[in-house]
Amino acid sequence: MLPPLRARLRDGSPLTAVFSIIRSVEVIEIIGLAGFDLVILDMEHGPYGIDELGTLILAARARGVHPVVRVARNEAALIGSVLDAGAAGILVPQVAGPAEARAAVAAARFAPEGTRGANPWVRAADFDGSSDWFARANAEAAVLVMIEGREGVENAGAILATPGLDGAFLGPVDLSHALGVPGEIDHPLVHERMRRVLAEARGRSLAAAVFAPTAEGARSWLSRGASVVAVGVETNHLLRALRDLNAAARAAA
Ligand code: 3PY
Ligand code: MG
Repeated sequence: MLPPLRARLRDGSPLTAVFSIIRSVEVIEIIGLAGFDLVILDMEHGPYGIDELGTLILAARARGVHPVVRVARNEAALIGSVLDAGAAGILVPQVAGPAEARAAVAAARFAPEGTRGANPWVRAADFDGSSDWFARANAEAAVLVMIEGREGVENAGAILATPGLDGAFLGPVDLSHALGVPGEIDHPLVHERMRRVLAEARGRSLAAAVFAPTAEGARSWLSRGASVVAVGVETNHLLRALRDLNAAARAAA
């Protein structure tokens, strides 16, 4: 059994994650076996539907890696279904202001903390029907919001003041586009905003997560105060590993 993700996010010790967009039980298992703390099943950019999510979430849990789902949009019904399927937490893209952050938290928590639709016979409740589960689910389901646009950065203080929010996740790729330096994720304009939001999150004892496509980038953000680093997308890691293997095999010939 995995310890609740919310508690791990709150204690501030460094966690590693990887995004997954290959719809495969084996790939999710391998990410767990590789020792990552979180796998982020990406419904924003990956071909996931709610129907296959359950199996992938089970694969993650079986291999000891927290399954977090990046929902495609900030929609209450979608957030509820993802959590019912057993996700340890949700990541909501493109949050620009406090009302959006409040909506995400409300969708993820049962009354009185929120407005999540209640059904205690789902996988997340071990199909048990027990009403004790509602309070436990409220205590355990993590909510992270992505700050990855100009407005989000401007409103970071108000967003992060949202009660029940577990942290901010910085998206440098979208942020670089928003700031007029598309794709330049290490541009000073991008870094300056990221540092500002990281400091804000850490100052409130919230998780401060950053996307970094490489290990070097991840290490550098950890040393600058990030508590979670999402190191790229598994498609690219697979491509690089196979390219290197192929090149090494040919070089030996
Ligand atoms: C971004 O950098 O914009 C992301 O969403 C990372 O996945
Ligand atoms: Mg993004």
